[in-house]
Amino acid sequence: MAFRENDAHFATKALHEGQEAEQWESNAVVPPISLSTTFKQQGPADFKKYEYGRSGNPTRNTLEACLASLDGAKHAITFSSGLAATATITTLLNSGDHIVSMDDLYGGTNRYFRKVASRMNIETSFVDATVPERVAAAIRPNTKMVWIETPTNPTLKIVDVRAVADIVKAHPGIFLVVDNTFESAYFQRPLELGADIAYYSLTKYMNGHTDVIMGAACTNDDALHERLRFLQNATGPVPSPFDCYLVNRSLKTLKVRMEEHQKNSLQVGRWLEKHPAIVSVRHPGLPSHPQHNIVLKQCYGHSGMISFYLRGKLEQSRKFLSALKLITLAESLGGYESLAELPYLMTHASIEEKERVALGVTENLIRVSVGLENADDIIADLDQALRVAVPNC
Ligand code: P1T
Repeated sequence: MAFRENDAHFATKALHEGQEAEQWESNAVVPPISLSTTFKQQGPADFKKYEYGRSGNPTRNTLEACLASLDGAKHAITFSSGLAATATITTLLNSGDHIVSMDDLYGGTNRYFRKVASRMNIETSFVDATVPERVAAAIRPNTKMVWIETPTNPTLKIVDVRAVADIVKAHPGIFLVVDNTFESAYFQRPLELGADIAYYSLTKYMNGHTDVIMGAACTNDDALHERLRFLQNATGPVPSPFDCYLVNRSLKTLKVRMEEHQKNSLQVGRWLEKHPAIVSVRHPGLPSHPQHNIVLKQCYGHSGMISFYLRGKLEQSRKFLSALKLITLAESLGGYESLAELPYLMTHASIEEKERVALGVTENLIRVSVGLENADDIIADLDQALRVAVPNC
């Protein structure tokens, strides 16, 4: 079976939506970086489009129009980081409200719900959303938000977004957020599947060059969008115009980058599957993934994210990661360069040990963000590092 046919016009939208030269006095083909923090008014409170840089900026506006079109959304709003978007979305809730979230998700999101939202008297239930009935069972009269991530970070579990959206829709007053960071708008579009908000850490694939920290929320819901705009202006987590320029530029190559990430990660995944030093590989695009059928149903492909269990313990994982030469040992993902990390000690260290292990985030789980280098070179590096870590394989 193959992935669904992607939107044939995606690349055209990424290049042209929101980029009209006529909107600038100079007719600039490349949207300029507008650094001014304030805008001249004709009379008191009488201004054209922009008033003050926190409430709106021309470069940011250009990016947001482009982002919205890629998700098939009416609106997009960008934030100073993915977590700033998480925090602002969470402030849509009031003290006493309740969140249903996934047990397996980015460590920083987990930490925000557990250690920050809880202090605002917003309680979160963490459930295994790969079984949608568990989401239904966790909903309470005061539940206001369901937050899922798919594929999950770092074990690449898949949630059937449409099944969860159907459950959420049966409860008016609850909105569904899907963290789409791992697939980007090119390979998965949560709003098409019934989500209310498609969430991004733009820091990853959407920017793709490991030089910007930014987040976004795309939606078709006018009221949700207006409330997010209000909260952003009232609390301040806005991105810089320069960063908006960089992300807007990066979207122009999103399609070609994602196709290459997919091609390389499939080649690396197939190679890892046969390697004697590997216990098992998680790649949503490979038939060996236990939820591959859902992936084929809801995605247009899969990115460069792979996780695998190394034969061994912490010592072997440390040796393997330290022996890598081409692939960089570092947090983050989705950039042009290959990165590898140990979620157990790095991105997911803030989650309690018992819970980490129960989720499969063990000492021997390695996460790789397969980059755009030649795939044979990536494989050669993995091979030499595996030989160092597990000598008898
Ligand atoms: O780093 P920031 O832009 O604030 O985004 C947070 C975030 C949200 N959602 C997902 C799925 C993420 O992976 C992240 C950030 N993740 C890493 C830094 C990482 O190495 O996993």
